Amino acid sequence: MTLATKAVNAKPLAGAGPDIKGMVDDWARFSEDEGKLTRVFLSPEHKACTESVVAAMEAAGMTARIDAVGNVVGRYEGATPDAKTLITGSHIDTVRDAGAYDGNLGVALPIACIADLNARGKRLPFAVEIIAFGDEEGVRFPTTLSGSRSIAGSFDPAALDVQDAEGTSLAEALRHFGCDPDGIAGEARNSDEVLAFVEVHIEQGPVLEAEALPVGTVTAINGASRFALTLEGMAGHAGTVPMRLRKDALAGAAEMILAIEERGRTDEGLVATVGRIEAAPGAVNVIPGRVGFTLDIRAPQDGQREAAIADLDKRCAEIAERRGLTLSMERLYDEGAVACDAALMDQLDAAIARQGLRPLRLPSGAGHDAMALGALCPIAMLFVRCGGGISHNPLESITAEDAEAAAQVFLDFLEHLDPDSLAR
Ligand code: HGY
Ligand code: MN
Ligand code: MN
Repeated sequence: MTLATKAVNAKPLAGAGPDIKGMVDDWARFSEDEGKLTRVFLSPEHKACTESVVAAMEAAGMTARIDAVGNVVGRYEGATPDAKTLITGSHIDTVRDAGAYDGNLGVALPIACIADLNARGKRLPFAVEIIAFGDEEGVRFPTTLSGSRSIAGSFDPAALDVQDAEGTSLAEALRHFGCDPDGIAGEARNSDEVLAFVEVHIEQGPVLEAEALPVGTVTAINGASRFALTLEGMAGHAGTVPMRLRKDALAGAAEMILAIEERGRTDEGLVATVGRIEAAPGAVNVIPGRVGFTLDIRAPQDGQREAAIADLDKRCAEIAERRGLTLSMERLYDEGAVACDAALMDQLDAAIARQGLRPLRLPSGAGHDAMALGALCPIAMLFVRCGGGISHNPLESITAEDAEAAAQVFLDFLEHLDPDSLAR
């Protein structure tokens, strides 16, 4: 077979897996930590990564810009100037000591799809925007989804005043990054001009691996709430204060954490996590007088999650009362469960089947930018298998073969998507 016929007959994106995986692996070098990946919102590492994303988008034939809230917005025009827009993308910020593919794969993979369309000189009956959101993990500031909420028009300007651990406000950090917080409201998309938001993301769970499938269609995204709990007791001498007279904030926190774990085990699908704890003053011979810890609680049904929160509110108050501690429980974040659009799920399943794969539907226990975009337009997600279902861990992994298979499914989805089938 001559190269020419090979080129004519080659399946789109054949052999693209290593390049897609390689793009994400390359972005992993933008980290605040030597030897591990930590890239928080509006950091120098985030800035460096946005520059690399812009370059990749432009090389793929897109225009690209940094918007008022630090998102990278790449655009590939449709066949006609009045065409609506399909938005895709994911986040490029990470948790601490993260895996490389959470979020980032959902930016690199669509870029490869657009590059293929562009190489063929093909335009779709809609424009495609790929957005690299900067704040999905919510690691730096006690708020999150700033980027996707801005696009959806649900960004709360009060969030501009929240501060990071160094006391830098979100507004100051945006200005330092080169953004204009006053322009955020203007980033909101007009829902009449947006067809849908479809996000490609690693599964971060074990189902696709157990089913021996490279991709799956997401049905819904669990709702999530985050809290900061603060316990005030009485610092004291570890050697002189009898146990019965103590107001030990850390022992109180420990009892609450076990109560949280026990409550999380009671409902099918409910999960409750204490991810961070600080005890003060933090000396080996001082009874901790003050403890702060976080609570992350999620469920497929919002009522289930709120019932668990109400139970824990009561339980923790009872523990604090009995131990002579004062407790404050501040709700930092709330996103209700979001269902994926039925027509979009069918179109993803059809693309999966056309690519010779078995369609499978599965829920998302993890939160995503798609939750915020659900306020703007119909949403859907394509999950990609990750090794051992491991995520939020440097052991997170994907294969180039799965990246290629997922890209071929996503490109097939784009090329067969009929905008009128999504008419709302
Ligand atoms: O917490 C989450 O589910 C997401 O990774 N931010
Ligand atoms: Mn994550
Ligand atoms: Mn993610």
